[in-house]
Amino acid sequence: MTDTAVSFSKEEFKKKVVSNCKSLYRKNIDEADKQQVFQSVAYAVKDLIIDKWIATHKTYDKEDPKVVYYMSMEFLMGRALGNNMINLTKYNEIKEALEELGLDINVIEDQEPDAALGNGGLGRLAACFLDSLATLEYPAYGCGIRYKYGMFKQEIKDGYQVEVPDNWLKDGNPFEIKRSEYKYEVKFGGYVRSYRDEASGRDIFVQEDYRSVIAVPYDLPVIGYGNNTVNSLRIWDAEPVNTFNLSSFDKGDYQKAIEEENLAKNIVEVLYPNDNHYAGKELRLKQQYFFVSASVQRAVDRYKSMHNGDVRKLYEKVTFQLNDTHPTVAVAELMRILMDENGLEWDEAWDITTKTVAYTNHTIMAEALEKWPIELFSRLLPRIYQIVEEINRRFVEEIKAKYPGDQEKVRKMAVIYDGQVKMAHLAICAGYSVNGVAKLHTEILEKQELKDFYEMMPEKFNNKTNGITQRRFLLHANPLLADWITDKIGDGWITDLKQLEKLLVYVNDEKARQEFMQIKHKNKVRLAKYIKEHNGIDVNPDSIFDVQVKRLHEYKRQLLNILHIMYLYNEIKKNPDMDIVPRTFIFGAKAAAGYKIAKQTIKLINNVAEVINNDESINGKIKVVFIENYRVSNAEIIFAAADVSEQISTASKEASGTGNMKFMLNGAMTLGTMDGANVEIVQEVGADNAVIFGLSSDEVIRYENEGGYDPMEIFNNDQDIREVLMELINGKYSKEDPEMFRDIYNSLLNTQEGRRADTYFILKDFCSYADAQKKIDERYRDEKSWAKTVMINSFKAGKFSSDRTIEEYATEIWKLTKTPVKVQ
Ligand code: GLG
Repeated sequence: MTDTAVSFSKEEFKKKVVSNCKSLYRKNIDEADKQQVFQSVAYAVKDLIIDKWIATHKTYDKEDPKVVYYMSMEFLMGRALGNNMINLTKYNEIKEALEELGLDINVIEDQEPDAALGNGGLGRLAACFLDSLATLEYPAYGCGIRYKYGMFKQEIKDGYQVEVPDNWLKDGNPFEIKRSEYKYEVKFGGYVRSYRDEASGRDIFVQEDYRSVIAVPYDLPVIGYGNNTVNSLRIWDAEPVNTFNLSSFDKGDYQKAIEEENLAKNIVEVLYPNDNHYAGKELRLKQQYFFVSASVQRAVDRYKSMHNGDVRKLYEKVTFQLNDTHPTVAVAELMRILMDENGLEWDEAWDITTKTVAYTNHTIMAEALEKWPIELFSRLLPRIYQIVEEINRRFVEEIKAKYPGDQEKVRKMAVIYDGQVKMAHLAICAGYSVNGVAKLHTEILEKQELKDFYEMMPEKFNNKTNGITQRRFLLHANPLLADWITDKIGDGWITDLKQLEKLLVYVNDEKARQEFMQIKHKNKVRLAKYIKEHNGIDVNPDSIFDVQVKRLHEYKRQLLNILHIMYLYNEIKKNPDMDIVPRTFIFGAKAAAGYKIAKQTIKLINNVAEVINNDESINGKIKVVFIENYRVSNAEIIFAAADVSEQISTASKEASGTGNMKFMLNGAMTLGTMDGANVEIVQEVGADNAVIFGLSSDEVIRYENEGGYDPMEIFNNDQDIREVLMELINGKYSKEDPEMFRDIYNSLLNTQEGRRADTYFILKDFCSYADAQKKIDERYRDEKSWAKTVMINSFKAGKFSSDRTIEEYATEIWKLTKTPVKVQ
């Protein structure tokens, strides 16, 4: 790590804040409102970044290291101010400076809207990766879209989710810089005219009668912790080609001008709020091509400007990582640029492309697979489609050569089949690397989902188990624990999380255990206060905080959790003296706006909460809280306060999960299935330090392939389960309308539209989940052993730092070189 030489003067910083406030708002700092104070402080922090930012790019231009372009439709960055202060290693200094001005850093941080340019795990992973890349001094760009509206704000009204637009840019983003000098045109539609150029003997392809937009980048700084590296997250805005000017158009152009104006406006308007689900909307494909085309054009131009205009060794200095299949048009766009704009022949262009592009798979959920109807694809991207067709033609030839006469292979692997362009197949066929995001997930890819591809090209496949950044999810989110750790072992863990293992000696130290649990308690009090302020519910910090926060999805099985709560409530009612440790069940989840059954599940959780929380006869033994508008900023408070981490997806369905790692790091015990990265978490902490239940992924896959599971049998034979299910339709939790939860009931018991009843094995796993919950209760009673367990969870989280993940990507896939930066 390069030492950070930035000098910091408290007095100067204070002056900056005061003068920023004057020049931005014509106000003294004590007259400014909270948002104005935030802006004034943020600009002062930006000043501390800027020289490093300049120096980083000077260094990259001079030393010309290989660069990774991390292409992603989503970057779920959360708030920047606190994180930037932390990575500048000036958090405490700035906090004190602000105190001297009579300002409270917590209040100021709270004014910043989350940059919610992502849905969930996939987008947050991208954000963690950027943090690690900068901290490890690797040259990198994030490439994405500057959505005007990010993930919607969730309000709960009468128990229902209501989506409110998230106008995150309304007060301006102090950290961004518009880079108009790097704008690019992106073309849509029209047709391709081709002709033979007699002079060169080459076929020339020209897109005509198209509509286009101008992509204009905004850069956001990504600061390495304790070093001088400041990489950029480059997000693209769209502007019309001609600024709208009525008088200068004749009739035809007038129409076109309006269309282009609308195209520009629509393209970056909003993030699609689907997690793990493909909606197949034309605008979505426009968004994909828009940011990919601009990013690839810029990357190629930058490379050429540094290599005498010669693109032929592009792969030596440039690599594109595709975050899921969303940016996969990059394959064809790079081919187009190499051939049509740089005059390369197919074979040469293909050789370069297949050494430049790599692909990460994030899910095996069938409904998430992107398949574009060729009609739509070819109409919107006519030249790109031609190129994809040729890629497909050659690939199918390869398949046939390898497996003569095996039409099945072609059907299963072709890029274009059944009238659809299959983006995953394109990414695998062109990528030099294909990776899964946890050991189990990669195994399932190799043995099941992508079996044929793995057989044909095993060398491309590899695993990169996900990780999270400890800078945000411990150092920023849990200052009490962070200080305690630093006190004991120094601050090396901030950039080397494995060092937490040095703390393992303390699990047998009574005083240390008490301190650790006191910190947990304080964090529970902090969350209780947040819940009181935001939900108006009193929760007991001495109860077990049992938390499930993540996107609402059937496979994540929030339904299993709430059904079990309904069951537990019945048990307590039947046996009022039942001896259980008081428990607070905490949920937080957004449902995609169009995902009916997910929204019904939110309503169910809230209705169950309403009944249970208002039943005085149970003496507060259990409470249920649904935290509104779950997002990165409140997640930080929630993880720090959790005792139990609910990771209960149907085995095989959660590719990795990353929330599981954030809970563990902050000292929670995992209650989970053997799914995704849970498997590796258990491996790290040992089977005794997690509570595992449910079907294995092999069992789930076997049932899926061979049948043999009938939820009705369980319904008929298990009285407790039947009682709970009947409560879904007898109005116990929906007096206003007993039919309210009928769809949920049906989904568990009836085959519908070709979907198996209880697709996600909720009833099958119910008993084993209820037993696991009992175990949690028992184990929590033994204070000493519980403390040991959660401490081990925290101290064994080292493997799950995104620093480890990025180090693996950088050395095994991208072949990057660390490039430290000096500030003059
Ligand atoms: C996916 C998966 C998660 C995974 C994340 C990051 O569903 O299991 O942790 O990507 O790889 N769509 C997602 O959030």
